[in-house]
Amino acid sequence: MLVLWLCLLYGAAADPQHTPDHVRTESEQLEEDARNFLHELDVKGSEECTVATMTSWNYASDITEKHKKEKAAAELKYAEWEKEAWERVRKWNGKWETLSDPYLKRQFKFMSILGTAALPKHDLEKYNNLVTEMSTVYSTAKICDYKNPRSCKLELEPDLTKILRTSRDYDELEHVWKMWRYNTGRRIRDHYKLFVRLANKAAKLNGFDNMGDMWLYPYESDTFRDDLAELWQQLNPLYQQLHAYVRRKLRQKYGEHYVTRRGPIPAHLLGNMWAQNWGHIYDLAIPFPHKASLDVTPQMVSKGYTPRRMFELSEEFFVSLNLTRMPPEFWQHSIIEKPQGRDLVCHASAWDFCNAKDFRIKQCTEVTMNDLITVHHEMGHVEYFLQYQNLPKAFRDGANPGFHEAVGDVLALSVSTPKHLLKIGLLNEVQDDPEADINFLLSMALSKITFLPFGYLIDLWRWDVFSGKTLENDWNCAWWDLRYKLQGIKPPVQRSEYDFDPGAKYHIPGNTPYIRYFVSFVVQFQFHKALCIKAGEYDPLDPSKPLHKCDIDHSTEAGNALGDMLQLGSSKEWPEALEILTGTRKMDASVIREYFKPLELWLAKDNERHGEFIGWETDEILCTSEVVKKTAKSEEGVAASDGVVVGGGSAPGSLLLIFFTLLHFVQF
Ligand code: BJ2
Ligand code: ZN
Repeated sequence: MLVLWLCLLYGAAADPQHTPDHVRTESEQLEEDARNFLHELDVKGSEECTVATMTSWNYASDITEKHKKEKAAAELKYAEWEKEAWERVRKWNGKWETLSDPYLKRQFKFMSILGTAALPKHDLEKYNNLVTEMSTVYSTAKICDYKNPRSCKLELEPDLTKILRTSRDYDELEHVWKMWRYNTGRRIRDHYKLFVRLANKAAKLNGFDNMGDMWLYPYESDTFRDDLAELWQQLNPLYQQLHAYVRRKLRQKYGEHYVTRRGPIPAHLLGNMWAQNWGHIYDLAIPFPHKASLDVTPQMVSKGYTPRRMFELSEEFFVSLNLTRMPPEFWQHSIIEKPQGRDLVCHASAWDFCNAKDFRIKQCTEVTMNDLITVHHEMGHVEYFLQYQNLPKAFRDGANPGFHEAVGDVLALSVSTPKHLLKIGLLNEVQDDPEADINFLLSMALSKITFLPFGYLIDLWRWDVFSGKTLENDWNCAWWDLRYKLQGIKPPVQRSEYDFDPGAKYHIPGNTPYIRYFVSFVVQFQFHKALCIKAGEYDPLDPSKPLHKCDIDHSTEAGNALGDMLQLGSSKEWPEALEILTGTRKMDASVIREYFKPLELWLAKDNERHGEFIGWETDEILCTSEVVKKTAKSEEGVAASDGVVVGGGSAPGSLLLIFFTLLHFVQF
């Protein structure tokens, strides 16, 4: 009898056709229960998400105490729901792993990570309030005018951004650079200390070592950090050539006293508050000034462009690829111009309200070419939202966060080509010769190549902060170490540990991971290449069709291929999504190198011709953890960084050190 029973069992396992009825029904039943269960959570989760997102939007678009309270309450309520859902998911442990449908299994996998909602309520409340507070300090900061010190209403957008973009006055730029950090980073430092502790507590509750590790979870890779390091190694030689070239151009402009031959570049001279994108010094760096400039900002202004027109132009590009139009709600509720008379978070962002109909952008758009690119960037997010809107909530995300960042940028690679700018009337003619080509590639490199070390270092810094490898007392100097080593830049004035310069960049107070942008800047060129092949605009064997001249405008083949990938959301691991579009499963820096090849060759020659030193060195101390003497001037007008370093080990030095430390605390 026993033998017969075993034989039956063996037969059932070996031959699914002869599975006993009750076994099959059980697994089918489990599958069905799982599907229903997930659906129920999905519907409720989406509704809860809509409410929470709405209060966030209300606050970010109109910073008031009332909105702050509503947001805080909604965040707690949403976290309660997340925890409840997670606890119900947990009851499926041991069962969901046996499901045969990978689509269901993957939802369970994602829903098994609770996130910060794992914190006890009082910690979570504190954590949320800290992030809100830090973002608010950042978003409401104002500084005094350099030329008119009694006017203290300058805001990052548009005032400071414009000064960085247009001023060539070394001292004015230094003032703005310093004061922005004085009024943001410094005021955020103490908050950030508490924030890091709570973030790590949350990460540990989720089974991670620290928050840096938890942030890498969506990349589903054990070799991710090493892969990124390797990508950077491949790209660094190109960056160094560009750096040496730009340093020479800045030396010509500002003189050797300010921009030395072999030193790092002063960070405030690069056209951008964080030196992350050097596009705005194109006029200083243009290789062939007698040939057309590719910055079409003047044409946009003279043609009467408005933010609305910039958004419509971007939408038309998506539609030309057979991608989806923005829904009417988008146009009704988006904020595309800076509203007057209220504080708001001006930093551009794209919003998915989790209800498959409300999608918005908030951007204090200025009529510049740079903002036109940002419009495309944000529209890319919304297009992704639209493409995956019918997936379950767990999959309504990018294949990885870098993919989400890359969509709009890929389109912008086409929009920025001279050929396309001519098509839309922003250029009058296209000069098709090697010099014009180099002018174009340099303009692209100033925003794409210069960003790479910046995009990489922000989270290199945060990972070490979260892991505790960088101690609190070294936070700012560790930051400058990375800025120096990777970007080859230096602060215009010495920094100290009273400063907190990472806090002067939106994503630090805003708590947005940043490595996604580095990933995006690599994969967007891979996407571009694949789409250009589909559009018949790129042929590696045809020198008349190089990658950098490709414009995928109106190619439904390209658009459909992109759309297919976007529709997957995060339902498949990203290497698979990448493979479907590009034929490869790996991030690959060689495509950027290929795109910029003619420029790289030209830069190497030009630098050699001028005997430029490639790389940088300095004996200056860029940042000190020792105490910094404050000037006697009033705190509001003058940054403490005007001070000098004192101390250094000797007894009188140490006494001075204590004295100035005390002075510091008295003043703050
Ligand atoms: C201008 C852009 C972000 C973005 C905003 C703020 C933080 C997240 C979102 C998300 C999108 C999503 C930005 C652009 C290139 C480099 C970087 C920078 N703003 N975010 N909701 N950029 O990525 O759009 O909109 O994934 O849902 O910060 O440093 O300027
Ligand atoms: Zn983005």
